[in-house]
Amino acid sequence: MKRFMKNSASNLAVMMGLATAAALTLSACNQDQLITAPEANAPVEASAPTQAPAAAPAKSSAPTVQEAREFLQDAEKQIVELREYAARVYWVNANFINYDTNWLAAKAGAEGAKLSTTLANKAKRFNGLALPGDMQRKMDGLKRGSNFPAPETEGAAVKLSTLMTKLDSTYGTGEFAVDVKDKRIIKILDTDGDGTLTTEVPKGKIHLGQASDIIAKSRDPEVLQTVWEGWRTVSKPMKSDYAKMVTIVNEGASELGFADTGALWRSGYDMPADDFVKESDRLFEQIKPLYEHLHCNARAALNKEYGDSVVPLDQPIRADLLGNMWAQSWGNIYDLVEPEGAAEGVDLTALLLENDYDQMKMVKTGEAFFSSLGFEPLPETFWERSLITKPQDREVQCHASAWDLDDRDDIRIKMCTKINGEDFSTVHHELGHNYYQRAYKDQPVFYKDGANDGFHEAIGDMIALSITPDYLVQIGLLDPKDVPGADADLSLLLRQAMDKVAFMPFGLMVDQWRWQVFSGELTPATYNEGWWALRDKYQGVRAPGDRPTDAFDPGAKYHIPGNTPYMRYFLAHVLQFQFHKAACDMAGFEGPLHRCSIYGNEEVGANFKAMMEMGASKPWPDALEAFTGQRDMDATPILEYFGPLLTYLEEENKDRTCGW
Ligand code: X8Z
Ligand code: ZN
Repeated sequence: MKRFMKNSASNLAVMMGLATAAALTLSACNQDQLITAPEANAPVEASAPTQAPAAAPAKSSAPTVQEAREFLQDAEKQIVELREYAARVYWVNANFINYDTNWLAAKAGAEGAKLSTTLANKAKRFNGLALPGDMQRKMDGLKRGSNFPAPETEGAAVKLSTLMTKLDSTYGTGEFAVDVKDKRIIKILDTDGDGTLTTEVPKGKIHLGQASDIIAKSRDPEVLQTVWEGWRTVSKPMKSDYAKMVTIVNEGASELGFADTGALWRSGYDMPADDFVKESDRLFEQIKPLYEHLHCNARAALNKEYGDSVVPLDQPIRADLLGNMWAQSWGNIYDLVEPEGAAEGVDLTALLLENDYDQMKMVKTGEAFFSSLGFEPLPETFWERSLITKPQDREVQCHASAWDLDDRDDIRIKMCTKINGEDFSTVHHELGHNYYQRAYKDQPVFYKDGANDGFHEAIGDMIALSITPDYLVQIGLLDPKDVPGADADLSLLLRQAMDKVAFMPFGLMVDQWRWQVFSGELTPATYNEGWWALRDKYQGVRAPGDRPTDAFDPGAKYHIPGNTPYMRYFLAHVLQFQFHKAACDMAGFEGPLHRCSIYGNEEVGANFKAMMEMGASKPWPDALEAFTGQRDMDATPILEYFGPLLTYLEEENKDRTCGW
């Protein structure tokens, strides 16, 4: 089901991604939802284990099943109406961030928050009434309210929504000053090739897209540190608003019957909240040895590049050296870890550039992949209304997102796409959200969502795993004579692992941090050190220098000010490999898993679509089973996929001291 959500990029966006629920949401990758997804078959007590829901308001007579049915019908009507309106407001806000659109988004968000709270509280009246399974699922979803629930107190919804909108737009419009005369910066940002930055950096300030390019391409530790720290000046002012927001949503969560907002989030997975914690830990334990070897190997390579003073071999790695602003995926420093003498893999960025791909062609190519599986082409309106290149004349929320504006056919993406391999994957990721939204469009609004939020994030990623050398030949991007042989498997796997395996501890720690914030284990005074303690523990990375006492580094990552739960991406990294393996088995593929592409396989496409059409109508194990035959999430397929890489890494690391 859904809730009123804010989009990761905008506010109440209607993106997708609401995990279990999402009725009022709107964009994929978003944050707050309007109505929440059902607890599946778990009883209310299971979804709110730490606190019993408040007693139902006194009513003259006990409620009947018929009343419950009418209540759900009416709720659905109200949600449907508000969703489309809110989605359009959020879309405009994310595409034109300014005073007025922030005002509108805050207003729409408040309406969503109010509706979600009102419905959740009204639903309590039916506590204890035996309902048919489907009605119970919808009712449980409503009772979960929203991921960022407003309390009933007068004015609270407006206050909350205003804070959330402000945090989101602060991120979206963030920029910081750099030394525009620094040749090392000019070298990377001078896209006009005229040796100056005057057109690109008019006020001497750069935005996240430019800063990310520097982090990806520079190999100068001083430049990296300056830019890394510069981006984190944008998030400092968010701290007090963030703390205020936490207080409000915790009050809202408490009214819904949860110990805190973290407990509310953990309750969205068709299992008791405490079991979900164990489940995510279990999945991480499965891949931890692989991650630790990857870390050890990357640190050794960075040590070779930068020396002992910058990369000591017994310390966590400096987060600014890993090629990504958040050190969440490391593919951009692949050149530093490339195995000596190994046959080369494929440089997708180079292929796109050599073949004159522009942003439009990247998206069309993504669409063609889905079409090859039997999905209908994207509607004309997708092409008319999507945003796929960064506009120069206004502020937009550049963090990529996918939207469903009318819960029918008005699907779109919004991306400041760059022509490189990373964004080619992201295009598939976003389209996955759109195809999922369209697949479940005939479900009732309560179920217009992913089976769980990890599913929503995994669909497009699973497709992108099929971007193999053979597939690139099929679409004319790679010359058949350049297809790397089996001796290049190691390179292909290492490049992939630098993105996918490196991501997993980051995917896990972001919400570990929020859980600690919501529970009060971390306070505003310890927000930042708590963040770095988790970065150290899970990722083995550290800040390049001491952090200022007023730093709020979590706010420099979109999903924190964008108020989008993050555990979904961790789950998606598990699920996409599980889907990929099931798909390749279905296709009868016999080679190594990383060489399998399901491009053109309509049988696999039909089965995948059948799972997608279920939306959130059933507990996620049912959806998983429908496609893979399994009812548990399982990281074994990741280990199979990267099996030969682990053998290589064990050998490479055998004389090294790993760990931090
Ligand atoms: O936010 C996203 C998507 C939109 S749902 C672009 N991702 C996470 C991130 O960028 O941090 C995809 C991978 C992880
Ligand atoms: Zn996404």
